[in-house]
Amino acid sequence: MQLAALTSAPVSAPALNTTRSQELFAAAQTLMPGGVSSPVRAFKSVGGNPVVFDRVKGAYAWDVDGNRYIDYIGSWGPAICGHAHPEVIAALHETLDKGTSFGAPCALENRLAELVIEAVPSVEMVRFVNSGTEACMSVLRLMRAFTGREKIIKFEGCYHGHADMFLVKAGSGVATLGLPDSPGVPRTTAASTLTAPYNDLEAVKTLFAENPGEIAGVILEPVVGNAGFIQPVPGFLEGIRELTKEHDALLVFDEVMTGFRISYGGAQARFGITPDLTTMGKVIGGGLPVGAYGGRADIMGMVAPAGPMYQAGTLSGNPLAMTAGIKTLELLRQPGSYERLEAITQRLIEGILKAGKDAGLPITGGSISAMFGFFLCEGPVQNFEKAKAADTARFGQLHRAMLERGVYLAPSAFEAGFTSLAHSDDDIDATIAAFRESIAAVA
Ligand code: KE4
Repeated sequence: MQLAALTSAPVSAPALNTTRSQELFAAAQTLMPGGVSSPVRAFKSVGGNPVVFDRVKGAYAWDVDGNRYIDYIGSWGPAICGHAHPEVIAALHETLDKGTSFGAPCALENRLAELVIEAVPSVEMVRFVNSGTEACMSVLRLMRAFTGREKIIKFEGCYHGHADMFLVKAGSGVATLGLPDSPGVPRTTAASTLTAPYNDLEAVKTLFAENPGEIAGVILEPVVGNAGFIQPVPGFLEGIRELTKEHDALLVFDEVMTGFRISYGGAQARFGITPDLTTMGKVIGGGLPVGAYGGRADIMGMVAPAGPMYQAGTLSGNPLAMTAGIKTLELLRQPGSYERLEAITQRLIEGILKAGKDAGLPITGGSISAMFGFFLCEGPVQNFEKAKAADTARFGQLHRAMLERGVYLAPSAFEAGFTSLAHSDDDIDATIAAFRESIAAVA
């Protein structure tokens, strides 16, 4: 059912035909744990079964039953130029004719490294890996190798991938499934991961005071997207930068989600903070598996084979992923890209918040560039505790109502939303209209 036909539809949208999706998902559950390759995709916290995608293009996704959705996940960030951008696809075809993986140096790695280093001044050298998780676990090893210290500080609700040492009060799917931590993580590992509430500088000062000379560094999402969308309060990022310097600890910005999304230079450019190390992923792979970590040359010089800290990967820097990343960044750095992303996302969240307030719904939220989110509670939400107090049950109902109206939101209250250069003004208007209808439908 085309969304356009729905925007003036009565409050109760016609039931979505998901016959084929349900058949495929039922089979998937006999083959793969939970029927998915990543937990959040299973719709556990929003109820109902997920729809199975058949294809994506621009701002849209189609499921195997032919339903079209305006997609605000964009493969969890990579599709910032729109899904299957013709220039990305053409570049991939060209590279594909030369092979899929070399396992040897290739010029495309140089090119993507140049683009990343040129865009993010704090990154003087970069290493490519295959996921954000790999980037974060590698950067943690590097922090420990460089400082000779073992403990790290992370923030409640922040998610840095699924490596053991980060699954302590983590966000994203861990929070979605209500798994405060994960079985299988050794107590000794978790003991080296100290946590503090996001936006709470005093708590971080206390941790440094209680662990003198033992903290290798602080890793954080400079804008949180894995506890829902939570922005840093004024002075928070600056305060963390000062504290890490004061204690000879490193500051790591996990920009896997914010990199090239909050601005072309990432959140660090937007907020004017220079971290020592940065992790990236998603956008720099343009939809293919890539992660990266980078930063000060004196620190990166420790990474093998230049230095003693070991990290490796069969498919790291593979030509296809490099190609998709290069073309994506070349598209993004064209004039006007971020102004467009900022404008449509601001209009979207303002429309969503107004629709909620007009209906008397407790709602709060915001956006920065092409990232947005809202919570069903009175604001502001400045940390994970507050995020958890929001009405997640009603969020689940709204999620399903929006799906029935052809809008695909993240299937968890503990995720952020993503727009792209492909989202049109009509898409934004249709989404706001669908949200207004959905509120009435679940009232
Ligand atoms: P991946 O290993 O999923 O590529 O990246 C891990 C990661 C690290 N750091 C941040 C800030 C991240 O947001 C992520 C991954 N984000 C989630 C979405 N919240 C990926 C979606 C999923 O887990 O399926």
